[in-house]
Amino acid sequence: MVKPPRRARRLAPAWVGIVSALAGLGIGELVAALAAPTSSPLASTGAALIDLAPGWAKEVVVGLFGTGDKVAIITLLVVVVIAAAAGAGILEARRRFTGMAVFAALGILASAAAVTRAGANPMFAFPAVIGALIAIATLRRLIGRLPTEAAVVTSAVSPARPTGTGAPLVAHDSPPTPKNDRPNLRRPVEAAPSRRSFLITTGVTAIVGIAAGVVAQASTAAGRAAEAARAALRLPTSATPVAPPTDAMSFDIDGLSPLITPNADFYRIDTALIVPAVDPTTWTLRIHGMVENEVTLTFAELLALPMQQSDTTLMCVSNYVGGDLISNAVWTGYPIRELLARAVPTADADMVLSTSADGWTASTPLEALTDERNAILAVGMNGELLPAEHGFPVRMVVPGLYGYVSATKWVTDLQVTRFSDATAYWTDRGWGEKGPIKISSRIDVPTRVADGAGSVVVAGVAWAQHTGISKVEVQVDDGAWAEATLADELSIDTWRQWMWSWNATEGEHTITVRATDANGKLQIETPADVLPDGATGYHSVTLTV
Ligand SMILES: Nc1nc2c(c(=O)[nH]1)N[C@H]1C(S)=C(S)[C@@H](COP(=O)(O)O)O[C@H]1N2
Ligand SMILES: [Mo]
Repeated sequence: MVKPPRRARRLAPAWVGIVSALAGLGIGELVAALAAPTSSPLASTGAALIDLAPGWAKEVVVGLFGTGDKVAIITLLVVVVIAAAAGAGILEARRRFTGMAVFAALGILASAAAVTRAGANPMFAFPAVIGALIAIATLRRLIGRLPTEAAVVTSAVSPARPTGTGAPLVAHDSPPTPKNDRPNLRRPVEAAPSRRSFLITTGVTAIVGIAAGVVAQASTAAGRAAEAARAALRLPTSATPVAPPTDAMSFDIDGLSPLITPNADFYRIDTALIVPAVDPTTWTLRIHGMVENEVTLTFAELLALPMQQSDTTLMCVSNYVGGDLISNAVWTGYPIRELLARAVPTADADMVLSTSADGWTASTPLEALTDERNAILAVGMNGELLPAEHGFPVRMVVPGLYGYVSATKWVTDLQVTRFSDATAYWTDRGWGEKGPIKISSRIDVPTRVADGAGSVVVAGVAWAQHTGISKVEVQVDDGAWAEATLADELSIDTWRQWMWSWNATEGEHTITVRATDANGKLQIETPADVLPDGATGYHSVTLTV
């Protein structure tokens, strides 16, 4: 028998731990996918982490990964589990039950996360429990099958008897080792499995685990049912369509954000690791709390109401100066104002707490939902039914407020209440109670280099939702502010494109932009962080001509 390289022998127990974890994880995920996708051990642990994380951590993750934050969190979790599993393998090879205890602890954590998710029941612990049991059983079995050399070498100084005609594994002058120093070597050395059979067994186990995970990912049953239900529905034609954008509302400039963001490019921010699969045929919206009449609405009843359209630019409070957590769509829906009028809020109510199918909440000032603005219960986005990740079947869209206090996706419940009586998901985590969007502007082009001196087009977008933009100015280095040309306004609730022709000179320059709203109020110059209620400061771009 050939002596495996020292590193490989050391790594064998760690590899066994990893393989066991893959088997447990994959099968746990598969059980969840077939039973209830929201009971996924990985996703519910990730979701619990998101909920437990302090506010600044959200900011860091969104800042680093933007809309890829979910992939980042799941990847991080898998890396942590794999690292813990490697440790479990090493522990188990040294001392029975220690590695098993690590897997048991992981299973308990994941079960706890699954059963405490919104809409969960105690059965949601099942996938994590099954996964942990499989990981434990696999670990126990494979540790017992470590190839001889590996098992021997894990106990640092143990010499092994030469097997067959092979060379001695250690120098003859090594001190003799008592037999009981090899706790995991259950069979006589001569009968121990070969490296080859060890590699095959562990390799097959790893592949089974990964395959189960892939199948789980592809077959989230409820997700597909909701997708089918969505495909069978059509967006009702709007009773009062808004005028389509005219040519004068957009500049034809490469790199400038389009006036209307295609659904596929629309920014996405939420705490849902798994997109909630809401069946429109059983969806209801309940309006209750401080109201005279409780109102319940089905999806069919909602679609039968005269739909309206709303051109509204949605924005995330986590958008830093110059960031891209902002997009614009034409939404179709029914005014929330009308539904609240049916419910009749009592005089002392001042807030509506909206809740989503997955238990997320937002607190919106009652006034923003009852005044003249186009706050709607949206079912359509850019002429399509809402995409699943943007809230299918129904979400809220409220002009002028950041998403975290207004734009509840997968909404199922509106409780009329008071700010002094109830709080919402992000306000509980240190974000501002009120979230009016701040006047802002952004430079889209040029980005870093402008080729050649002479005329360079500078362009971007500016927004002050529900007030409108009246002026955008551009400054080069410390020069005077120059007024940019504004494209026509689509609505006061949407962003507005601007452009400015710059007679560029060679060298490094900084271009800065600022906007003024329709009330004549200038954008705030002093930089402020996104926490607690939105960033301020002028966006600037430094480039070389
Ligand atoms: N159910 C639910 N709705 C939600 C959120 C969420 O986490 N869960 N996030 C809100 C936030 S912070 C923002 S900025 C907007 C983003 O909407 P979008 O993903 O459609 O762009 O949705 C809001 N609605
Ligand atoms: Mo947000």
